[in-house]
Amino acid sequence: MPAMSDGSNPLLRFVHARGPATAVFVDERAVSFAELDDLSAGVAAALDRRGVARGDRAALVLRSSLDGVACLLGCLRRGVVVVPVNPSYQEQEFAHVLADSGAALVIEDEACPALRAALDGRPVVSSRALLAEAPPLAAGDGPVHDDDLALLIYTSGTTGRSKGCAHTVAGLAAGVDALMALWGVTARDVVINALPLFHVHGLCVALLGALSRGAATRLVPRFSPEAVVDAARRGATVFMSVPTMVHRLLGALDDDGAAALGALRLVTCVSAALSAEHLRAFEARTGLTILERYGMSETLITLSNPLDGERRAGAVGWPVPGTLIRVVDDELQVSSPGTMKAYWQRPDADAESFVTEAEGRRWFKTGDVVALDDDGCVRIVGRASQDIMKVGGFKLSTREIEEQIEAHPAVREVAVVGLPDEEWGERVCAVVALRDGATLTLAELQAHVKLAEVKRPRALVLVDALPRNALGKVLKSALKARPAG
Ligand code: MLC
Ligand code: AMP
Repeated sequence: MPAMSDGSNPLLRFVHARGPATAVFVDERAVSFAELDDLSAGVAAALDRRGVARGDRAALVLRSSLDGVACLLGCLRRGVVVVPVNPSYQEQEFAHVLADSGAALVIEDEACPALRAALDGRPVVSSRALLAEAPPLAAGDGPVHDDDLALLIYTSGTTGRSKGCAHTVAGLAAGVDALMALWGVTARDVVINALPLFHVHGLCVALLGALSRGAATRLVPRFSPEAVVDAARRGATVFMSVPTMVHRLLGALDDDGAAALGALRLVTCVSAALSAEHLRAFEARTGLTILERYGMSETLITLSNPLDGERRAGAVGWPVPGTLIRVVDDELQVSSPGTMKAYWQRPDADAESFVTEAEGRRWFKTGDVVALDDDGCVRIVGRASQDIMKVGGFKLSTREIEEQIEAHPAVREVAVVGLPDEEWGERVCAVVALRDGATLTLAELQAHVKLAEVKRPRALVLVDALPRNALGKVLKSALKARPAG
């Protein structure tokens, strides 16, 4: 594969070129592109010094912060593959991602006991320390090649353990660029980023998308309606949300807050269905119609309602330029430059998820059931599998939670199902059949599940036995319809 024309990552073009213009607002600070360029060059040099080289994986266990952004860009400059990791993980979740990715270095922003317990001898450094190592004249970029991996982002699947989605430099750049062009993002924009930096939405769209167009990002390290309104008042132009945020904003906005949000040029929403009711309520409150889009860790950004023209309630719009879609047996399939190269070291999962046509076009099977309006506008009907849930925009594998609950001595069998939840989209519910004479409370179950907080059961339903079909498969749809068994 040839190197990019100047051997550097195309997403960083503006980071190098915009000089004194503001790249990142965080708290009361305005950090220029030149400053960010220097900070990330320092990180790149520090990586070199530690022997972390192009193609190596660096796990970034970072909250939303300037240091985090600098570390991320430092990796991208040197072709070090970014593996973003949720800092709220517990030991088992960290251990899986670190071992599976083969991370050569772990970068953390604060010492986390669960992470330390999972290191298994891997070197770890704080983002602070890495930045402090920066020499006055730091290393340059690259060489970075089109087909090099840039990002290995883990996502939950139906089988329990999360899988790494391996994205190339060119794929990531193409995916991000197509959407930013569609939404007319320019250097005049300031994007409010209240999202975690360990998912596609906050990392690839809100952060890299903005920086790649020379726009500024206002980091809101912890979402709250007040913080978003404050960010809007300080001159932001775009806010990227998930439905839980919209729900909370609707519950909290006073007239001034609604006016501040109404002055934005664009509010987007993704990651789970935004109800038509919330879209209309937000419109009535702020005068803005939220633009809903659809994407996946595997495909990056796939479908979007239009910037100009009707933003259809309950629908996710049309393919972004360069993306092809088709519907096979009601399932959405995607072929796009932004689709990952492969699941990391999982040819079995690739074989299940990709269909390659005779002429070489690859289609990714999303697992999402869709319906098309007469004019091709896509509506997401749901997931084909009951083994995947979305809580607050986070994708969860019910198998991962079930495996932990099965290990509890009181449990004979368990099924985890997602129950509808107005705020979170879905709520984790454990349906359990107990062993003879055993007892179990929700609090005991929650204490037993050693996973990120968002995966802990919020409801426990005790049943005599799980409903199963003739083949022995648990009928989750029956449980969801009547979870009290
Ligand atoms: C979880 N919690 C619940 C609950 N589910 N509480 C009550 N009822 C439920 N049903 C609690 C947990 O116990 C935990 O508590 C906390 O909520 C979870 O942590 P959190 O998610 O950080 O909560 P919060 O700080 O309130 O933030 C809400 C949020 C956040 C909406 C801001 O969830 C968020 O940032 N979501 C975005 C996820 C995202 O980026 N998705 C995009 C995926 S990429 P405690 O004690 O810890 O507070 C994608 C593809 C694409 O979709 O194209 O972009
Ligand atoms: P993730 O892997 O976390 O990026 O989650 C991707 C999944 O989120 C998709 O396969 C969909 O099931 C869901 N999703 C993303 N955007 C939307 C949306 N706008 N409406 C409904 N579901 C969505």
